[in-house]
Amino acid sequence: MKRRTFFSLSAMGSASLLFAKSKMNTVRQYQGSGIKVIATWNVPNAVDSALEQLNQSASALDAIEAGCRVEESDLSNSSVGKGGLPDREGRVTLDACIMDAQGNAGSVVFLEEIEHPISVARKVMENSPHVILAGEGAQQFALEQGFEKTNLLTESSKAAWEKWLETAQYKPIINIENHDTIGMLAIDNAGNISGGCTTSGLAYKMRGRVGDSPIIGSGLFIDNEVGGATATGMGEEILKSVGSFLIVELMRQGMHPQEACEEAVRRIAKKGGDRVKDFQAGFVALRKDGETGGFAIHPGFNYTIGDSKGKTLLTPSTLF
Ligand code: SD4
Repeated sequence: MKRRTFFSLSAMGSASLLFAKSKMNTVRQYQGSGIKVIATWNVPNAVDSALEQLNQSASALDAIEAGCRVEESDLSNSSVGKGGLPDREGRVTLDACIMDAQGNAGSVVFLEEIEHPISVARKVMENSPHVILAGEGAQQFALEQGFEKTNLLTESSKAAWEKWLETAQYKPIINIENHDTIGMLAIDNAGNISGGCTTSGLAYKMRGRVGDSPIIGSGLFIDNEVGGATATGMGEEILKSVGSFLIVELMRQGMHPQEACEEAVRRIAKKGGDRVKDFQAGFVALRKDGETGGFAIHPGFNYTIGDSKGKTLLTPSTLF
């Protein structure tokens, strides 16, 4: 605020001045909490991998990358990386993004034949002048950065796609065929927070479809002054409310992470109108002081928390 504006405000009397001051102080200062990880869904191995990094004093960013890579390589996870269910043309296309404590961001969308989109997103952030790379260009960049092409379509996801082709009806089922996108947030020993989100998106989507997960502000948002949030569920609905950014801003204004997740879910549900019975949206949030929250529209959502004492799987209450 300019000095002159400040003096004219003081002339307005103490009540106005108090108001002006409180407006200036909306960013609260949170004390650090020690290491902490929170991730969407039941992902103990991913959280272990992130904790292992944090216990060795690695940065939150390294922990996030390591944790997300575990799910990307897990063939039993049909919503992330290798083994992810394909689009309706039988091609696996991946979306991921990452954000560090300085507010830097990198993202890849519609990436094919590369096993670790979270690591490519990090390279976009660190080694390119851009934030998002898409499709062929993202793949070309990945190859230039030393990543190798690999077939992401496993026998079982190919078989599931062929079965789907018998009816070819596109109707994502809540928490069933699209339940394992990993969004992860972490605080390191230095008290800094980073986050990542990686997915193969909705099964049998149209070719070229991109969801919320790689979109900064929707699938993930980090502000090292406040905390972070990340999403899972129906990307089309989460995108329209920029859900993760909303949660971080609500925390900035003083809401607890739990309240902030609930408010974001309520807004998405309200906008969804009648459609809400057919889609899931869930969030987790982590504040700088280690406080956490998680909430979803429908039952079935859970999330994993890890810290120096161990891991816990939490099943939050839901809107319906
Ligand atoms: C998407 N949000 O592509 C992702 C899907 C998801 O658990 O979260 N699945 O819309």
